[in-house]
Amino acid sequence: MENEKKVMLSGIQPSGDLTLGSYLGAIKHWGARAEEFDCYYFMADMHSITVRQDPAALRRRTLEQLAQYIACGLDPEKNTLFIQSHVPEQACLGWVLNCYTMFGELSRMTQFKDKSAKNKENINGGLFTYPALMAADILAYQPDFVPVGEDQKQHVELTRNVAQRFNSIYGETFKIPEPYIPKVGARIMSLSDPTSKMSKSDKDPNGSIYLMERREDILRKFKRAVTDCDTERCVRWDPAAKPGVANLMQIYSACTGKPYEDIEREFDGLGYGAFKPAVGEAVADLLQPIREESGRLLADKAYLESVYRAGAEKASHTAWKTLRKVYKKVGFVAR
Ligand code: ATP
Ligand code: LTN
Repeated sequence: MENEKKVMLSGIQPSGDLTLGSYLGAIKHWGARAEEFDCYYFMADMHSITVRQDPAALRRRTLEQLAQYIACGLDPEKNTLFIQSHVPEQACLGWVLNCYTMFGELSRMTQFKDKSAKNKENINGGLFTYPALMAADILAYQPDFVPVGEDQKQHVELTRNVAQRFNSIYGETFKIPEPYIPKVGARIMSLSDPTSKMSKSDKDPNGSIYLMERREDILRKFKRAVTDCDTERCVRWDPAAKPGVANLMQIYSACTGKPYEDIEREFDGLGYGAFKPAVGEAVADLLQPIREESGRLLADKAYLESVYRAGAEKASHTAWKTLRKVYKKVGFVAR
């Protein structure tokens, strides 16, 4: 029976075009077990406005992201795909959980520190309390697993603490979710600076590979990717001494399934000049069908609308069950 299935949930902000990092760290792992899990995936548009967005671009990217989720293999018949702002129960639960999330906890979030350093002119309350809304996004659906990249682990841990705090005051209310972080691909780094994470809002377009990018642009970016200025110039797994090569090895491994030892052997004696284009080809091959299918889906707005409407209806139904329970526990009068 459906409600005996374990639950998976995750989301991504439509704050920029999805990157190879979003795919390898998160989306790739979402569809894999749709038969086994009850899966909810959403476009986190409410989170996006913690950083100033152009309204038309936000609307466009939200729909593009939905098309890309489907093109990455998330079948809307088997996964509930929805837009965060279509499910107001999440924001209502977010307010309640804000009151159970401590200032000190929020102050320790590295995403807040990074984003407030990058947006000094707009350090708003939403950017600071964002993790309480993320906790609500998650806990509303009582998931067992939250598949995310390494950078989101801290937010999922905060979610667990908030859920435990609430449960200890009011009795068992929330299931305590586990982060699900892939072994390879959990932290893809920028191609122009292997010490910083590949990110869709990076100002330098050469650091990121976008899911919708053309083959020739992908190949060009990999040819130019920053490798290390060591003298040996061989393909060897040593993330501390050779972060640029380690990043490319991680990408190649995630795209081809080859372990690091096999990659070292494959490029033994060939150097970076042969390795970088090979990684580019592997990525271009991986992304080509996703790009083509997304383009096809984006032309069918009526279909996308039917998907997000059905998704919101199902998500709202589940989220309301949790919210109703929470309202009762904290002492709100039932309507
Ligand atoms: P932004 O630049 O808007 O902060 P982002 O590119 O950092 O966005 P998110 O929207 O924060 O990406 O992340 C979407 C999902 O993809 C999250 O689960 C995140 O952990 C994962 N992810 C993002 N970037 C990477 C990356 N470089 N490597 C691996 N996983 C990533
Ligand atoms: N914070 C995440 C996006 C996000 C999310 C979520 C991920 C918002 N709500 C709930 C998993 C579960 C990010 O910035 N990548």
